[in-house]
Amino acid sequence: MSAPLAVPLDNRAVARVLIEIADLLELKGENPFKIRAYRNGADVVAHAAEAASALDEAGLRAWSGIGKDLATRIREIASTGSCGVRDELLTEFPETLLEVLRLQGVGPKTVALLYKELHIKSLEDLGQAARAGRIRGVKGMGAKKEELILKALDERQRHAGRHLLAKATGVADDLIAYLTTHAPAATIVTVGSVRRGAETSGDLDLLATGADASLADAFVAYPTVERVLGHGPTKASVLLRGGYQADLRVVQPDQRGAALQYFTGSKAHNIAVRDRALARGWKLNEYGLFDADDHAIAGATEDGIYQALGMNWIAPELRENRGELEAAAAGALPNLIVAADLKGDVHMHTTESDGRESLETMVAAARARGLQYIAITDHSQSLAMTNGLDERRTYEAADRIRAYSATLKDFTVLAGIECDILADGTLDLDDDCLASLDIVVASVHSAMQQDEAEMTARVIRAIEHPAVDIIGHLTGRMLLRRDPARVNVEKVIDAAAANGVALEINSQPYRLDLSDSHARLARDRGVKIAINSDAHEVEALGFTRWGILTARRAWLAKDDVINTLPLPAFRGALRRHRQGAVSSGG
Ligand code: DGT
Ligand code: CA
Ligand code: CA
Ligand code: ZN
Repeated sequence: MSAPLAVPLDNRAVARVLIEIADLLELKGENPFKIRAYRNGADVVAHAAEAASALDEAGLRAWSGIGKDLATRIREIASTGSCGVRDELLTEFPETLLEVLRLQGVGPKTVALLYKELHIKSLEDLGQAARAGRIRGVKGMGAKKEELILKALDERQRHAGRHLLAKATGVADDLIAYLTTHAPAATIVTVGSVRRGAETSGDLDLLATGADASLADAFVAYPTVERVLGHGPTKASVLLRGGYQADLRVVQPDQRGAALQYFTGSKAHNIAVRDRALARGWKLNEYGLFDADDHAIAGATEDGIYQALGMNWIAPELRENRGELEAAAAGALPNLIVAADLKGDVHMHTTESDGRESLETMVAAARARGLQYIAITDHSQSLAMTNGLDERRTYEAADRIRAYSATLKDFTVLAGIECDILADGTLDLDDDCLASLDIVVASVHSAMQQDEAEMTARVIRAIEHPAVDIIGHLTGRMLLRRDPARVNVEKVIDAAAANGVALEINSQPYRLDLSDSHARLARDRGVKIAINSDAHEVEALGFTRWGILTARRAWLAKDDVINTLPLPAFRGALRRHRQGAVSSGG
C-alpha cells in the first residue's frame, strides 16, 4: 500500500489509474466483466461533477456503476495515487508493457502472446523483434501483423511526445491553478508553443514571477508528477502522467518581459529578434535587452523590448518568423480576430444525425455563449452510420428548424446540411433539395485514399456546384493520428476564390483544418474563412476557441471571417446569394 499523497488525485487522474488496471487485467486474460467494470468506473469518475477524493465509500457508491469493490479502489487511488490491485499486477507485468498496449492496433492478446513467446517487454523490444522478422514466426502472428506493428511504431515515433493544443492547455491550466493555491501572490503564465496557440506542443513551459523557491518545491510535488527531471530554486522540470513534460521558470519582476519573450519563442522568431538587437550593437537574452555597456534598455515588459527594437508588440500567435517582424517594424501587423468577434457558428450536428443533443438544446447553449445565429448542418445520407439525412428528411428537418427559429426573439437558426462530397465530386443530395436550404457545408468523409489529382478534382467539382457555400474540414487530417488527404490546397483555394465559396477552419481540437498556413494562403488569395465548431454536443461549441487561435496564427482579421458578420450581411456573403449563384428557394 502506497503512502498518502499531500494533495489527493483529481478525477481524471483517478480514471487514468482505473484504465491502467483494466489494461493490465486484459493482459492477464481476466474475466471480461471485471475489466468492463473498471473501464466503466473510469468513465463515471472522469465525468463526475464531484471530486472522488471528497467522497466516502457510500458517496461513491451512489454513482451509477460503482460497486463496493470499485468504491474501495477509488478511495485508495484518490488518496495514495495507486492501489493494491494495481501494485500487484505490476509485479506480474512490467509497466513498460502498458506502452506496448497503447500502440494503435495492437490488442492485449497480441501483447500477452508476444510477452510470453518473445519476452517483449517494451516498445523497444517490439521494434527490434519486428525489424528482425521474429514476430512473423510466432504462431498466430504472420508477416502482415508484423508489418502493421512496424507501421504503428513508425507513426508513434513521428508523433512521439506531442500533444494536442486543447489537451495541453487543460493540463497547463490545472497545473497553474494548483500552483496559484501555493503562491497566491505570484503571476504564473503558460509560455512556449502553447502560448503561441500551436496546434500541437512538445512540452509545457510555465513562467512565474513574484514567487520564491517554495514554488518550485510545490511544482515537483504536484500529484500527477511521475518523475522529477530537475529541481532548483528558480527552475524545475517534471514528467507528468499522460506523457507531459513540464518546465517551470521563476524570474524577477524586472526581467519578466524578457523571460516571457524568450520562453514564448518560437526559436526562429527569437533568433530574428536577437539579430535586430545585435544589429544595433545590443544584446538580448532571457534577462533583458542590454546595450554595449551592459546597461539594461528594456526587460520588464515584452512591449518595451519590441518598442526598443523599433517594432510594435507582436501577438504570440504570430511569432513564427513568417514576416511578423517586418510587419511590426512597418506598423502593418494585422488587427487579429478575437473570440468575441464571432456572431454565428454554422456547422454543428443534432440527434437528427450523429449529434448528442436536440435542436432546442443546441440553440439554448449557443445563445448562452452570446452567438446571434447558428446553422444546423446534420450529415447527409451516404454517411449511413451517422443516420445521415436523405432528401425527404432534409426537407422535413429544414421545416422544423425554420418553424422553431420563427419562435425565437433575437436569434436565428439556419437550416443547413453538411453534405457529403461523393468520391466523384458530385453531392450526396439532389440540386433542388440543396438549393432549398439556407446554407450548405460540403465535406469529404470517404475515399480519403484518392491520389492528389483525383482528390483535388473532386473537391473543385463540389466547389463549382452552385449550392455549396462552405467547404468543411478540407484535408480531413486528424492531428497526431491521420495524415491529411492528398489534395492540392493551393488549387482548391484558387477555385474557392473564383467561385466565392468560403473555406472552413474546423475547430475540433484534433482537426484544426484548414491549418494556420493554409488559412493564411486562402486569405491572401481573397477567400473568406468560416470558423466553425462542428459541435456534436453543447460543450463542443466552445471549440471555436481553438479555431480562433488557428485563425490568429493565420493572420486573420475580423473581416476575413464571414461568421463575424451580423446575420443579414452573413446571408448576403454566402455564395448562394452572390451574383450569378442560384437563389435559395427558402
Ligand atoms: P514545443 O515544446 O516543441 O512545442 O515548442 P516550444 O516552442 O515550446 O519550444 P521549447 O519548449 O523547446 O522552448 C520554449 C521556448 O524557449 C522556445 O519557443 C524558444 C525558447 N528557446 C528554447 N531554446 C532556445 C534556443 O536555443 N534559442 C533561442 N533563441 N530560444 C530558445
Ligand atoms: Ca514547449
Ligand atoms: Ca520546454
Ligand atoms: Zn464532417
